[in-house]
Amino acid sequence: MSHRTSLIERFNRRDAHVAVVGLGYVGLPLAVAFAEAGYRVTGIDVDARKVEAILRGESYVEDVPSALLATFVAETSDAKAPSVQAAAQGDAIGAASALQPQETVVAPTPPRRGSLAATTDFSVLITCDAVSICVPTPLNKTGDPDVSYIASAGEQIARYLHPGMLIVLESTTYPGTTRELLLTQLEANANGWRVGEEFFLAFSPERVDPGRKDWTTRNTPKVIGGITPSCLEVATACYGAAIETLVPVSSPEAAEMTKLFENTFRSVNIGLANELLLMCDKLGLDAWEILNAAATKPFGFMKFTPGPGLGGHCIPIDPLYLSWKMRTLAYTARFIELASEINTEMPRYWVQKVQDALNDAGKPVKGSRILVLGVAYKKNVSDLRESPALDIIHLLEEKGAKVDYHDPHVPSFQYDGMEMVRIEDLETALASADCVVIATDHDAYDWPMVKARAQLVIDTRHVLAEKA
Ligand code: SAJ
Repeated sequence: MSHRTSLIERFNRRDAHVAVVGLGYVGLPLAVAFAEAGYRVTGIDVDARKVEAILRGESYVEDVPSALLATFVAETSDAKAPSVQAAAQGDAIGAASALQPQETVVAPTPPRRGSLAATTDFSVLITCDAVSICVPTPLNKTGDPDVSYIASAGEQIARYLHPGMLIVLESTTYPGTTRELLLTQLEANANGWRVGEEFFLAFSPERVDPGRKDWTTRNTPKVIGGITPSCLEVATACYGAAIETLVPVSSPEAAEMTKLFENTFRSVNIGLANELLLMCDKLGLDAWEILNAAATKPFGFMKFTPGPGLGGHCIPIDPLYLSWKMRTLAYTARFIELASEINTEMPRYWVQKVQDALNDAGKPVKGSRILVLGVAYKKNVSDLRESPALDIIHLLEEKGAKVDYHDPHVPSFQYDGMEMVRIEDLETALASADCVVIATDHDAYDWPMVKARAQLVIDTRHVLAEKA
């Protein structure tokens, strides 16, 4: 029986052992989805605190309730020497003997009960039929892609590669990463095993929107592209047990590009909405009036709104992975670069609005008390990553303003060299501020109260016009 066939049968019978590397807002929900599908799952993370929390049945990811996690958590027994395990795990350990002589492979026993275990020990991969990689893909200090987390995971997976193993990369990255980086790492340790024959490799982009209840890991359609047709077939069998709708594409590059295009689409359209604001400013028009009127078009239009800038862990970053790749091919992705330029400029635009409004009230920015409402990167989340509200605070402080903030989801923060604690008496702070800047339009706010108490408001989200 070929490895392809035996793997597909194991997935179909749900008696596969699946690993997930990277237990963050993507990996933990995926691990639980695989456990819900009936697989034995082992989550792997370099952060022992995450592993310990999972083993206690405590979730640290908003989309995974602890009660649900606890129903799947298994005790993992102590690791046992390979010889004890070999009989129990068939050729997987036997294949491990193909590892370099200096390797001392300790094969931990897979979970004795339950369907979800967690460990920091990658050697569990020896007994795994599949492994999904859900590690961060940030930008480095020079603004270029940082695929070091993928490389580290790939290095560990290559070390424990064995026949009958599926590897799926989920982290958002530039087209070519799966083939050029990951496959190269695996083939360097493949002992003659071939992709598509003994092991299988695919890319399937994550589409997790933290906090979303309507679209979940299970019901959000999932794109998958395999290095070979048999890779796609094996990956589809694995994921098909946990994900309702799979969208096969012709290659990992097609899947990588699909994900980047999805988020570039948002960045460019948000940039266009922000440029609409800049143009309406020059024309003396209300951008939101124009947008709301345009949105009455029942076809051929999709509403995006201006704001304080572009925050989050996806939209500001993913398009830059694509523009970086295109530069290596001597092509300038002009829409991406222009959108990034306009979106990045928005905090300065709004700080200038604060300065003009205070000036009209005869007050310099310097020494003025300014209250920023909302520091999270978008409403109803507590995530601060790339939040433009923090840029606005920084720019105002640079001009000598005394800035406080309030955010119902962020009691305090230390981020990017900034450390602040929110004010607690919101009504008093609103009344005493020389200017209030609405940066994040959380639903938790009593917007009529904000409008009644604040003496001067710069509303980057146009929320008062619509909710007060
Ligand atoms: N923003 C605007 N105007 C808009 C929309 C967003 O200024 O019209 C701002 C937001 O305030 C935020 C940033 O852009 O600062 C990004 O907002 P987002 O709505 O795109 O939210 P994200 O970053 O959480 O994007 C995620 C993405 N999900 C994945 O990558 C799997 C994105 O693809 C989703 O479309 C998006 O969630 C969503 O729809 O909620």
